[in-house]
Amino acid sequence: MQLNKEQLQSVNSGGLDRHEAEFDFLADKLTAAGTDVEALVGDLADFQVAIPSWALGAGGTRFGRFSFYGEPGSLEQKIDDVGILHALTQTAGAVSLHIPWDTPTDYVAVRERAADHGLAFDAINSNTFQDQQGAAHSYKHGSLSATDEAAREQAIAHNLEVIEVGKKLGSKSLTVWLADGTTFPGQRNFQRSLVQTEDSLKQIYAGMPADWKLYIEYKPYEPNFYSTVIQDWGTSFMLANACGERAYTLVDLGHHLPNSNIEQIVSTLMLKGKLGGFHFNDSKYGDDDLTVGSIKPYALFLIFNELVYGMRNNPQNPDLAWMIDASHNVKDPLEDLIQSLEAIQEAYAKSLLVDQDRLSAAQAAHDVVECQEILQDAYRTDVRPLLQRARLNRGGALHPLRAYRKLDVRDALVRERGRNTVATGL
Ligand code: LRH
Ligand code: MN
Ligand code: MN
Repeated sequence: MQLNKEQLQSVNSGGLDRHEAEFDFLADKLTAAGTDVEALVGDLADFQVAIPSWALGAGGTRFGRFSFYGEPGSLEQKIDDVGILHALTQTAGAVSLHIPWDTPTDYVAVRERAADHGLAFDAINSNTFQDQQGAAHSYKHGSLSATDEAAREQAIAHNLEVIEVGKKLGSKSLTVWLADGTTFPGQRNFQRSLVQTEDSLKQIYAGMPADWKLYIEYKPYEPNFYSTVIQDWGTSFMLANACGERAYTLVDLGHHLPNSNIEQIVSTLMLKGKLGGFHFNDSKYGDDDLTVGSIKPYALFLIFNELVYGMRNNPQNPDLAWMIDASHNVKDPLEDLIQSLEAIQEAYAKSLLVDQDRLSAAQAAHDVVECQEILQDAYRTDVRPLLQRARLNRGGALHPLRAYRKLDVRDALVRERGRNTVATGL
C-alpha cells in the first residue's frame, strides 16, 4: 500500500488557513528575535531518520507479545510501512535492516520497492546475540569476545556477510551491538574478553569497503547482568580508535545507567570526531525502548542542543546516522513511530532556536541564570508550526497522526494483509 499526494492534499486542506496564521505569528516573533526562519525550516526538512525494520511490528517483552493487526509479514511490507511513515512525515527517508531477521531474498525487488517510496538503506545491523538456525557454533558464551575460536570466527564471518548484504542494498555502514558479557562474577576474564573483541572488530573493519563506516554500540547491561564487554562510551571509543578512522561510537539513548549525562557524552565524542550514529528512544528505567520524548523530553532537547552545537562547530565529526530504536507493546507501531518522529523534530527545532552567541556571552559573564533562561526560552517555544511548514514544503501531512487516522491506514493494511499477521524479526 502507498499513500498518494491527492489523499494527503485532501486531508491537509481543512487545516491550511489555521496553519498559515499560526506559522506567520511564530515566524514574525522569531524573525524579530534574529532567527532565519526559512533556513530553520529548511534544516528541519532535510533531517531524515532511519526506521529499523524491527520496529514495525509489536515488539512485546520477554513476558509476552501482543500482535497488532495488519503487521507486515515480509520485508517488502515493512518497506511499505516505512513508505507510509515517510509519505506522512517526510522525515523517515531511510530503512535500517537487521540481519538475519530481514535478509532480502530478491534484492532487485527490495531496492525497487524502497526507491518507489523514496527510501534509502541506512546502516545495516549484524546479530550475534542469538543463535541462528543451523549455526554450527553457539554464542551462549560470547560472539566477538568468545574464547571459543570457532564461535568467534563464525561471528566475524557473520559480520562480513552482513556487509555483503548491505553492499547489495546501497548501505554504507555497519552497526555492531554485542550482547557479550557475563552474568556472574568470575565467569570470564575481563581483559581477555576485551582483547578478543578488539581483534574481532579489527578483522571486520578490515573487511569493509573503503567508503563504509563501522558503528560500535555500547550498553551497560542486558542480557547479561554482571558485566558487558562494550559497556560504555569509553570502551566503544577506545575500540573505535583501535579499529581506525572510519570506526565510530554509536549512542543509543536507552543504553546508559540512570542519570547519566548523555549530552556531555555526545559533546565529548563530537569534539573528538568519533560520534557516528544515534539510536533514539526514551526510558524510565533502563533500555525501555519507549516512544521518543514520552518520558524525558527536556533531556532530549539538551542532547539535541549538543548535537546541533557539534554539527556547527565540529567539522572533524562526520554526518550522523540517525535511527529510531524503539519497541511497542500496546500501541499501533506506525502511530508510535509517528509520535517518535514528531518528538525528534520538535527537539531538533527547539535546539536550532538556542541563541548560541547569547549563550556563549552569558557563559563568559558567568550569568548562570541567563544561561538557563536562554535554553528554556527555546525549549518553551511551541515549534509545531515550523515542523508543519517543513512537512508541507515536501508534500507531507500537516498533522501526520490525524492524517493516518483519517485515511484509515491501519484498516487498509488489515484489508490487504489480513488481521492476525505476525511481523518477522524481534
Ligand atoms: C540492543 C539494541 C541494538 C540492537 C537492537 C535490536 O539493545 O539497542 O541496537 O540492534 O537493540
Ligand atoms: Mn540500539
Ligand atoms: Mn537497546
